[in-house]
Amino acid sequence: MTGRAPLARVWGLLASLRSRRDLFVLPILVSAVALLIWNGSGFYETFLAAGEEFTDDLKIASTTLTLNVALILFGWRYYVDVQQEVEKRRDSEERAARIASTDGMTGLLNRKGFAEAGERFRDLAAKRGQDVVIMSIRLNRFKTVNDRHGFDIGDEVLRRIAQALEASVGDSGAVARVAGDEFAVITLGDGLDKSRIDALAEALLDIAVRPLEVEGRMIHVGAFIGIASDPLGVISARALLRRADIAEAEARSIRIARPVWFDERMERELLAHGEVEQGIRMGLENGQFIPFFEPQVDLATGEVLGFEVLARWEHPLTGLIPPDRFIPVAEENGLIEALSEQVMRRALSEAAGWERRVDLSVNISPHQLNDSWLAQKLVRILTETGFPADRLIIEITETSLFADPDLARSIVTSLKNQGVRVALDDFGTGFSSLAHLRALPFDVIKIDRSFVAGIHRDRESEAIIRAVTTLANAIDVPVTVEGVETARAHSALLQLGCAYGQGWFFGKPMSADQAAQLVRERTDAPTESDGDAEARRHAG
Ligand code: G
Ligand code: G
Ligand code: MN
Repeated sequence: MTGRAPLARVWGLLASLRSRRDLFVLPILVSAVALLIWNGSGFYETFLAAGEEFTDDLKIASTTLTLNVALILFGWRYYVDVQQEVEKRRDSEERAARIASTDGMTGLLNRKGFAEAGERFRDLAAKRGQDVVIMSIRLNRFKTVNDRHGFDIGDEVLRRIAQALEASVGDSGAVARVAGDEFAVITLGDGLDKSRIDALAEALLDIAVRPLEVEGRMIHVGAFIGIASDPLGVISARALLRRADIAEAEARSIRIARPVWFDERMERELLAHGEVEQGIRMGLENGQFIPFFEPQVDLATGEVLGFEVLARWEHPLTGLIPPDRFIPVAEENGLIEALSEQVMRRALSEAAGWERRVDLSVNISPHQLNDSWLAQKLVRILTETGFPADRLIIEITETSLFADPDLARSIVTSLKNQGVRVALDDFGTGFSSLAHLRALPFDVIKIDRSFVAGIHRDRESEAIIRAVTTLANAIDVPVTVEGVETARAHSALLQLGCAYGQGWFFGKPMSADQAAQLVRERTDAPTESDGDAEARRHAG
């Protein structure tokens, strides 16, 4: 490498000289003119000396002079040609650079052009003692414009918005289209005084919110804006745009119709999210997801009829982690299937060995109900663990039914054909509608714990529990109430005609060993409260 370096350098120098022919022509031309002066005076002297005669000296001098003039003409011509060539090349290079850094459709900068502008603005900011500010603007519902009105109108909408953004930002900044329906603005801010930037962002938001008339149709899109600034002048335009994107995503996720400034918390949350996802993958490999069991009882007798299976993450460093920390992440990343399967498999094989056969209720998330193989997978787990199908209850929420009701129905039907029962979970929250009760042949309706929590506080909770229970009893579907925490709630629910219940009053979620122990105790030595139930069972 060291041997080649000087040679390569010389070669490079020669190549660069070749491409700069224009640099040589001028000195040669100047020398030729100097030569002409010299030759001219030589000729003049020879001419005087020659008198009338055409001497050999005069012949030589005149030939030299002619050649000299020819050389100058030739050199000049060459100089003009080279000059033109250079200009043409510079033009086409400039055009190529412009094309490479602009977005063909809107004429705004593209991502590359935006990065270049970023560097320029950073220098400018340093010079003026200001800070670089980047805004990320993403149109809302732009896809539906394309779907509904066609791409031509969609393109026109983008062009109009682009023009308006550019006009609004003016010379004090640069606007780019960085993706299909995403724009970015770079400008300079005044440090802690954010009022000017806020006003600009509001104006830009206004542009996107205003209805547009394109080819006689009124089109309404809207947008979300995230802003990030770099007071220390240390963040690259690319990194700053990413921060603005994060802020924009936050605005979009909570649907804020105002510009949102990036802050470190958003970054931390994003990081934590990523870490949880990584952790779940590792945890799945190492079998760290285990079932806990929450007793479900007959409200009248207190008999433990079964358990709801609730996932826990047995983390080697932090100990037991509750599901609200990882179930939502697992659902987002498609890890929920594997996770639920791991938990369910363990729960069923544990419970298959318990002294008394009890029901197990497992939660099925909306994602799982989009899997057309779900029924087959569950049946396989039943077979492999030896847990009887008629002891399994799957809990599904109403939201599961929205995405693909037909698929959900076919999964549920084939499971029911195997003897598996189906519960409607969290009833009363979300979009509760009586239509859902008819949509599928549910075996149990679970009333959400928020109603039980309010049973003594507000009349509505009690009224809702009463109404749902009456209705369920009328169609012959038992009701399970969740979140029974006190004896008082227990007796109120009994009065209202609820059949089953679960909650801290009857037992908190417990490990497999504790659940097995509870089943054994209740089987061997019935306590006073469930003595009646035991007596009835033994009699029956
Ligand atoms: O234990 P709590 O334990 O915090 O449970 C919170 C929620 O997490 C429950 O409402 C339930 O829907 C969900 N959940 C718990 N375990 C599982 C599981 O194994 N699979 C699925 N899909 N959801 C679960
Ligand atoms: O699947 P579902 O959303 O119904 O999950 C039940 C959740 O309720 C679990 O997170 C469980 O830990 C929690 N839970 C169970 N019993 C009680 C209770 O008595 N009080 C309260 N506050 N939460 C409970
Ligand atoms: Mn549940």
